[in-house]
Amino acid sequence: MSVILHLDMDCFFAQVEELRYPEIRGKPVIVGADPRRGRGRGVVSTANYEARKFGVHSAMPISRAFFACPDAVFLPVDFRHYGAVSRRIMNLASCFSAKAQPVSVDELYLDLSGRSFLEAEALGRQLKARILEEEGLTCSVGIAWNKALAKLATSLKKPDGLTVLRPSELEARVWPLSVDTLSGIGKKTAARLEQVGVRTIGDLAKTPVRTLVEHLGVSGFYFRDLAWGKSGAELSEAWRAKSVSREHTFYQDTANAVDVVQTVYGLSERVLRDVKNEGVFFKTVGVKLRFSDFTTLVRSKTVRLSQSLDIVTSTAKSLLLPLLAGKKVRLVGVRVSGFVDAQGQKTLG
Ligand code: TTP
Ligand code: MG
Repeated sequence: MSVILHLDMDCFFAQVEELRYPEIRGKPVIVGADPRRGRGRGVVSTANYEARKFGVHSAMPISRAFFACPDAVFLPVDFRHYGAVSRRIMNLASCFSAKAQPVSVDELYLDLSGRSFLEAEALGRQLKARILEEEGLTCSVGIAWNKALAKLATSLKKPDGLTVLRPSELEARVWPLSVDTLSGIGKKTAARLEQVGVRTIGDLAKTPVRTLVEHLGVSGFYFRDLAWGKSGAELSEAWRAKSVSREHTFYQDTANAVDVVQTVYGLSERVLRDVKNEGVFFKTVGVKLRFSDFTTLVRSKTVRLSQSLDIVTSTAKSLLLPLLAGKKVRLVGVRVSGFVDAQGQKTLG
Protein backbone atom coordinates (compact mmCIF):
# COMPACT_ATOMS: atom_id res chain seq x y z
CA MET A 1 0.00 0.00 0.00
CA SER A 2 1.17 3.54 -0.70
CA VAL A 3 1.89 6.02 2.08
CA ILE A 4 1.62 9.62 0.95
CA LEU A 5 2.43 12.76 2.94
CA HIS A 6 0.93 16.12 1.99
CA LEU A 7 2.26 19.38 3.38
CA ASP A 8 0.69 22.82 3.18
CA MET A 9 2.13 25.96 4.76
CA ASP A 10 -0.21 27.87 7.08
CA CYS A 11 -1.43 31.22 5.65
CA PHE A 12 1.80 31.20 3.69
CA PHE A 13 2.29 34.74 2.34
CA ALA A 14 0.99 36.30 5.57
CA GLN A 15 3.17 34.12 7.78
CA VAL A 16 6.27 35.02 5.77
CA GLU A 17 5.43 38.72 6.17
CA GLU A 18 4.95 38.28 9.94
CA LEU A 19 8.42 36.81 10.07
CA ARG A 20 9.89 39.76 8.16
CA TYR A 21 8.07 42.36 10.24
CA PRO A 22 7.78 40.93 13.77
CA GLU A 23 5.98 44.09 14.88
CA ILE A 24 2.85 43.04 12.95
CA ARG A 25 2.61 39.68 14.73
CA GLY A 26 -0.68 39.14 16.53
CA LYS A 27 -2.45 41.70 14.32
CA PRO A 28 -4.76 40.84 11.44
CA VAL A 29 -2.57 40.77 8.30
CA ILE A 30 -3.94 40.86 4.76
CA VAL A 31 -1.64 40.33 1.77
CA GLY A 32 -2.96 41.40 -1.61
CA ALA A 33 -3.93 44.40 -3.69
CA ASP A 34 -3.80 47.95 -2.33
CA PRO A 35 -7.11 48.53 -0.45
CA ARG A 36 -7.03 52.30 -1.18
CA ARG A 37 -9.26 52.88 1.83
CA GLY A 38 -12.01 50.71 0.40
CA ARG A 39 -11.70 51.77 -3.24
CA GLY A 40 -9.01 49.27 -4.26
CA ARG A 41 -9.89 46.97 -7.16
CA GLY A 42 -7.79 43.83 -6.70
CA VAL A 43 -8.26 40.83 -4.44
CA VAL A 44 -6.90 39.30 -1.26
CA SER A 45 -4.08 36.80 -1.83
CA THR A 46 -4.22 35.53 1.70
CA ALA A 47 -4.98 36.63 5.23
CA ASN A 48 -3.54 35.41 8.52
CA TYR A 49 -5.77 33.58 10.98
CA GLU A 50 -6.47 36.77 13.00
CA ALA A 51 -7.88 38.44 9.87
CA ARG A 52 -9.86 35.32 8.96
CA LYS A 53 -11.84 35.82 12.19
CA PHE A 54 -13.30 38.89 10.45
CA GLY A 55 -14.37 36.76 7.49
CA VAL A 56 -11.48 37.81 5.27
CA HIS A 57 -10.29 35.08 2.86
CA SER A 58 -8.28 34.49 -0.33
CA ALA A 59 -9.81 35.81 -3.59
CA MET A 60 -12.17 38.19 -1.74
CA PRO A 61 -12.26 41.71 -3.27
CA ILE A 62 -9.77 43.83 -1.35
CA SER A 63 -12.41 46.55 -0.88
CA ARG A 64 -14.64 44.08 0.97
CA ALA A 65 -11.69 42.97 3.09
CA PHE A 66 -11.05 46.61 3.95
CA PHE A 67 -14.61 47.12 5.19
CA ALA A 68 -14.56 43.80 7.08
CA CYS A 69 -11.32 44.63 8.85
CA PRO A 70 -10.17 48.24 8.33
CA ASP A 71 -7.56 48.02 11.09
CA ALA A 72 -5.70 45.13 9.50
CA VAL A 73 -2.13 45.52 8.26
CA PHE A 74 -2.40 45.49 4.44
CA LEU A 75 0.72 44.43 2.53
CA PRO A 76 1.48 44.02 -1.17
CA VAL A 77 2.38 40.61 -2.61
CA ASP A 78 6.14 39.99 -2.83
CA PHE A 79 6.32 36.89 -5.06
CA ARG A 80 10.10 36.93 -5.31
CA HIS A 81 10.54 36.72 -1.59
CA TYR A 82 7.88 34.01 -1.09
CA GLY A 83 9.37 32.09 -4.02
CA ALA A 84 12.78 32.01 -2.36
CA VAL A 85 11.30 30.78 0.93
CA SER A 86 9.22 28.23 -0.98
CA ARG A 87 12.30 26.83 -2.77
CA ARG A 88 14.14 26.39 0.52
CA ILE A 89 11.16 24.54 2.01
CA MET A 90 10.89 22.28 -1.06
CA ASN A 91 14.62 21.53 -0.83
CA LEU A 92 14.32 20.67 2.82
CA ALA A 93 11.26 18.47 2.33
CA SER A 94 12.81 16.66 -0.61
CA CYS A 95 15.48 15.40 1.81
CA PHE A 96 12.78 13.26 3.45
CA SER A 97 11.99 11.15 0.39
CA ALA A 98 13.50 10.37 -2.98
CA LYS A 99 10.08 11.11 -4.49
CA ALA A 100 8.76 14.60 -3.89
CA GLN A 101 6.27 16.63 -5.89
CA PRO A 102 5.70 20.33 -5.25
CA VAL A 103 2.14 21.22 -6.32
CA SER A 104 1.99 24.91 -5.55
CA VAL A 105 4.10 27.58 -3.93
CA ASP A 106 3.30 26.25 -0.44
CA GLU A 107 2.22 22.68 -0.99
CA LEU A 108 3.91 19.38 -1.80
CA TYR A 109 3.56 15.61 -1.69
CA LEU A 110 6.15 13.10 -0.52
CA ASP A 111 5.92 9.42 -1.35
CA LEU A 112 6.75 7.49 1.83
CA SER A 113 5.61 4.10 0.54
CA GLY A 114 7.50 1.25 2.14
CA ARG A 115 7.15 2.87 5.56
CA SER A 116 4.44 2.25 8.14
CA PHE A 117 1.91 4.96 9.00
CA LEU A 118 3.64 5.27 12.38
CA GLU A 119 7.03 5.88 10.75
CA ALA A 120 5.45 8.33 8.32
CA GLU A 121 3.92 10.20 11.24
CA ALA A 122 7.32 10.47 12.95
CA LEU A 123 8.84 11.79 9.70
CA GLY A 124 5.98 14.27 9.41
CA ARG A 125 6.78 15.57 12.89
CA GLN A 126 10.48 15.86 12.06
CA LEU A 127 9.72 17.71 8.85
CA LYS A 128 7.46 20.17 10.67
CA ALA A 129 10.13 20.72 13.33
CA ARG A 130 12.84 21.31 10.71
CA ILE A 131 10.74 23.86 8.82
CA LEU A 132 10.00 25.66 12.08
CA GLU A 133 13.64 25.56 13.16
CA GLU A 134 15.13 26.67 9.85
CA GLU A 135 12.47 28.98 8.46
CA GLY A 136 10.48 29.96 11.55
CA LEU A 137 7.26 28.91 9.82
CA THR A 138 4.46 26.51 10.72
CA CYS A 139 2.73 24.16 8.32
CA SER A 140 0.13 21.41 8.37
CA VAL A 141 0.67 17.83 7.32
CA GLY A 142 -1.68 15.04 6.27
CA ILE A 143 -0.80 11.39 5.77
CA ALA A 144 -2.97 8.79 4.01
CA TRP A 145 -2.75 6.05 1.39
CA ASN A 146 -3.36 8.28 -1.62
CA LYS A 147 -2.82 11.88 -2.62
CA ALA A 148 -6.43 13.06 -2.46
CA LEU A 149 -6.95 11.74 1.08
CA ALA A 150 -3.55 13.01 2.27
CA LYS A 151 -4.59 16.48 1.11
CA LEU A 152 -7.94 16.08 2.82
CA ALA A 153 -6.16 14.96 6.01
CA THR A 154 -4.08 18.17 5.97
CA SER A 155 -7.22 20.27 5.83
CA LEU A 156 -8.69 18.53 8.90
CA LYS A 157 -6.34 20.27 11.29
CA LYS A 158 -4.95 23.68 10.44
CA PRO A 159 -2.87 25.62 11.44
CA ASP A 160 0.11 23.60 12.72
CA GLY A 161 -1.70 20.27 12.41
CA LEU A 162 -0.65 16.71 11.69
CA THR A 163 -3.36 14.22 10.76
CA VAL A 164 -2.97 10.57 9.83
CA LEU A 165 -5.79 8.72 8.08
CA ARG A 166 -5.56 4.94 7.87
CA PRO A 167 -7.68 2.77 5.53
CA SER A 168 -9.53 1.29 8.53
CA GLU A 169 -10.72 4.82 9.43
CA LEU A 170 -12.36 5.64 6.10
CA GLU A 171 -15.94 5.11 7.28
CA ALA A 172 -15.55 6.65 10.72
CA ARG A 173 -13.48 9.71 9.84
CA VAL A 174 -13.94 10.44 6.14
CA TRP A 175 -17.52 9.47 5.38
CA PRO A 176 -19.12 11.91 7.87
CA LEU A 177 -17.38 14.89 6.20
CA SER A 178 -19.31 17.11 3.84
CA VAL A 179 -18.61 16.53 0.12
CA ASP A 180 -17.06 19.96 -0.35
CA THR A 181 -14.16 18.89 1.89
CA LEU A 182 -12.91 17.05 -1.22
CA SER A 183 -10.58 19.13 -3.30
CA GLY A 184 -12.36 19.60 -6.65
CA ILE A 185 -15.88 19.83 -5.22
CA GLY A 186 -16.79 23.49 -4.92
CA LYS A 187 -19.96 25.17 -3.72
CA LYS A 188 -21.78 24.74 -7.06
CA THR A 189 -21.11 21.01 -7.35
CA ALA A 190 -22.00 20.52 -3.68
CA ALA A 191 -25.34 22.26 -4.29
CA ARG A 192 -26.03 20.04 -7.30
CA LEU A 193 -25.26 16.94 -5.24
CA GLU A 194 -27.47 18.11 -2.41
CA GLN A 195 -30.43 18.04 -4.86
CA VAL A 196 -30.03 14.25 -5.03
CA GLY A 197 -29.61 13.97 -1.29
CA VAL A 198 -25.81 13.70 -1.29
CA ARG A 199 -24.29 15.76 1.52
CA THR A 200 -21.49 13.72 2.98
CA ILE A 201 -18.66 11.73 1.46
CA GLY A 202 -20.42 8.64 2.82
CA ASP A 203 -23.55 9.59 0.82
CA LEU A 204 -21.31 9.91 -2.22
CA ALA A 205 -19.94 6.41 -1.61
CA LYS A 206 -23.40 4.92 -1.43
CA THR A 207 -24.96 6.69 -4.42
CA PRO A 208 -25.16 4.62 -7.62
CA VAL A 209 -22.43 5.73 -9.98
CA ARG A 210 -25.02 6.34 -12.74
CA THR A 211 -26.69 9.03 -10.65
CA LEU A 212 -23.36 10.68 -9.97
CA VAL A 213 -22.35 10.67 -13.62
CA GLU A 214 -25.71 12.22 -14.52
CA HIS A 215 -24.99 15.12 -12.16
CA LEU A 216 -21.22 15.48 -12.29
CA GLY A 217 -20.30 14.13 -15.72
CA VAL A 218 -17.28 11.85 -15.92
CA SER A 219 -15.87 13.19 -12.68
CA GLY A 220 -18.69 11.22 -11.03
CA PHE A 221 -16.52 8.11 -11.47
CA TYR A 222 -13.53 9.85 -9.93
CA PHE A 223 -15.34 11.20 -6.87
CA ARG A 224 -17.12 7.93 -6.16
CA ASP A 225 -13.80 6.06 -6.22
CA LEU A 226 -12.35 8.71 -3.97
CA ALA A 227 -15.16 8.25 -1.46
CA TRP A 228 -14.19 4.57 -1.35
CA GLY A 229 -10.56 5.48 -0.73
CA LYS A 230 -9.50 4.58 -4.26
CA SER A 231 -7.43 7.25 -5.92
CA GLY A 232 -4.01 7.92 -7.39
CA ALA A 233 -0.87 7.79 -5.30
CA GLU A 234 1.64 8.30 -8.11
CA LEU A 235 3.67 11.47 -7.80
CA SER A 236 3.65 12.98 -11.24
CA GLU A 237 7.20 14.15 -11.57
CA ALA A 238 10.48 13.26 -9.99
CA TRP A 239 11.80 16.36 -8.32
CA ARG A 240 15.15 16.90 -6.83
CA ALA A 241 16.84 19.69 -4.92
CA LYS A 242 19.45 21.51 -6.99
CA SER A 243 21.53 22.37 -3.96
CA VAL A 244 21.63 21.94 -0.21
CA SER A 245 22.80 24.78 1.98
CA ARG A 246 22.94 25.95 5.56
CA GLU A 247 23.65 29.38 6.99
CA HIS A 248 24.33 30.73 10.42
CA THR A 249 23.97 34.29 11.65
CA PHE A 250 26.25 35.00 14.59
CA TYR A 251 24.68 36.29 17.76
CA GLN A 252 27.41 38.94 17.71
CA ASP A 253 29.51 39.77 14.65
CA THR A 254 32.91 38.10 14.93
CA ALA A 255 36.36 38.74 13.49
CA ASN A 256 37.66 35.50 14.97
CA ALA A 257 38.61 33.06 12.19
CA VAL A 258 38.46 30.12 14.60
CA ASP A 259 34.81 30.87 15.39
CA VAL A 260 34.00 31.08 11.70
CA VAL A 261 35.76 27.84 10.83
CA GLN A 262 34.15 26.04 13.77
CA THR A 263 30.74 27.17 12.53
CA VAL A 264 31.61 25.98 9.03
CA TYR A 265 32.26 22.50 10.46
CA GLY A 266 28.83 22.41 12.09
CA LEU A 267 27.08 23.67 8.96
CA SER A 268 28.96 21.18 6.77
CA GLU A 269 27.87 18.27 8.94
CA ARG A 270 24.24 19.28 8.58
CA VAL A 271 24.58 19.79 4.83
CA LEU A 272 26.15 16.34 4.53
CA ARG A 273 23.36 14.71 6.53
CA ASP A 274 20.82 16.02 3.99
CA VAL A 275 22.99 15.05 1.02
CA LYS A 276 23.23 11.48 2.31
CA ASN A 277 19.50 11.31 3.01
CA GLU A 278 18.92 12.28 -0.59
CA GLY A 279 21.33 9.66 -1.82
CA VAL A 280 23.19 12.10 -4.06
CA PHE A 281 26.82 12.95 -4.79
CA PHE A 282 27.91 16.57 -5.23
CA LYS A 283 30.60 18.16 -7.35
CA THR A 284 30.50 21.80 -6.24
CA VAL A 285 31.13 23.30 -2.80
CA GLY A 286 30.29 26.93 -2.12
CA VAL A 287 30.49 29.38 0.76
CA LYS A 288 28.80 32.62 1.62
CA LEU A 289 30.05 35.35 3.91
CA ARG A 290 28.23 38.44 5.03
CA PHE A 291 30.20 41.13 6.85
CA SER A 292 28.89 43.52 9.48
CA ASP A 293 28.32 46.19 6.79
CA PHE A 294 26.10 43.62 4.96
CA THR A 295 28.52 43.22 2.04
CA THR A 296 28.00 39.65 0.93
CA LEU A 297 30.49 37.43 -0.88
CA VAL A 298 29.90 34.00 -2.39
CA ARG A 299 32.59 31.69 -3.76
CA SER A 300 32.41 28.17 -5.10
CA LYS A 301 34.70 25.48 -6.41
CA THR A 302 34.28 22.31 -8.43
CA VAL A 303 35.60 19.26 -6.63
CA ARG A 304 35.88 15.51 -7.22
CA LEU A 305 32.40 13.95 -7.25
CA SER A 306 31.84 12.81 -3.67
CA GLN A 307 29.77 12.52 -0.54
CA SER A 308 32.67 13.35 1.74
CA LEU A 309 32.52 15.64 4.77
CA ASP A 310 36.28 16.23 4.54
CA ILE A 311 35.96 17.60 1.05
CA VAL A 312 33.21 20.00 2.12
CA THR A 313 35.05 21.30 5.17
CA SER A 314 38.47 21.60 3.53
CA THR A 315 37.10 23.26 0.40
CA ALA A 316 34.90 25.62 2.41
CA LYS A 317 37.86 26.56 4.61
CA SER A 318 40.14 27.25 1.66
CA LEU A 319 37.47 29.43 0.03
CA LEU A 320 36.69 31.36 3.21
CA LEU A 321 40.00 32.09 4.85
CA PRO A 322 41.35 34.45 2.16
CA LEU A 323 38.10 36.45 2.33
CA LEU A 324 38.11 37.04 6.09
CA ALA A 325 41.04 39.48 6.28
CA GLY A 326 40.26 40.38 9.89
CA LYS A 327 36.84 41.79 9.01
CA LYS A 328 33.81 41.30 11.23
CA VAL A 329 31.52 38.51 10.00
CA ARG A 330 27.78 38.55 10.47
CA LEU A 331 26.77 35.39 8.62
CA VAL A 332 28.45 32.35 7.15
CA GLY A 333 26.93 29.70 4.86
CA VAL A 334 27.93 26.42 3.22
CA ARG A 335 26.37 25.02 0.05
CA VAL A 336 26.88 21.94 -2.08
CA SER A 337 25.41 21.47 -5.57
CA GLY A 338 25.96 19.78 -8.91
CA PHE A 339 24.20 16.62 -7.79
CA VAL A 340 24.42 13.22 -9.42
CA ASP A 341 22.28 10.55 -7.82
CA ALA A 342 23.77 7.52 -6.16
CA GLN A 343 22.10 5.22 -8.67
CA GLY A 344 23.74 6.94 -11.63
CA GLN A 345 27.01 6.92 -9.76
CA LYS A 346 26.85 3.17 -9.32
CA THR A 347 26.15 2.61 -13.02
CA LEU A 348 29.06 4.86 -13.89
CA GLY A 349 31.29 2.91 -11.53
P1 TTP B 1 -3.25 28.31 0.34
O1 TTP B 1 -2.40 27.19 0.85
O2 TTP B 1 -4.53 27.98 -0.32
O3 TTP B 1 -3.60 29.29 1.54
P2 TTP B 1 -2.72 29.78 2.75
O4 TTP B 1 -1.40 29.08 2.81
O5 TTP B 1 -2.62 31.26 2.70
O6 TTP B 1 -3.61 29.40 4.01
P3 TTP B 1 -3.90 27.96 4.64
O7 TTP B 1 -3.36 28.03 6.03
O8 TTP B 1 -5.37 27.83 4.59
O9 TTP B 1 -3.16 26.96 3.79
O10 TTP B 1 -2.42 29.19 -0.66
C1 TTP B 1 -1.02 29.41 -0.54
C2 TTP B 1 -0.66 30.82 -0.95
O11 TTP B 1 -1.08 31.08 -2.29
C3 TTP B 1 -1.34 31.89 -0.12
O12 TTP B 1 -0.60 32.21 1.05
C4 TTP B 1 -1.46 33.04 -1.08
C5 TTP B 1 -1.56 32.41 -2.44
N1 TTP B 1 -2.96 32.44 -2.90
C6 TTP B 1 -3.38 33.50 -3.70
O13 TTP B 1 -2.58 34.38 -4.04
N2 TTP B 1 -4.69 33.54 -4.11
C7 TTP B 1 -5.60 32.58 -3.77
O14 TTP B 1 -6.79 32.66 -4.15
C8 TTP B 1 -5.17 31.49 -2.94
C9 TTP B 1 -6.14 30.42 -2.51
C10 TTP B 1 -3.84 31.47 -2.54
MG1 MG C 1 -1.29 27.00 2.64
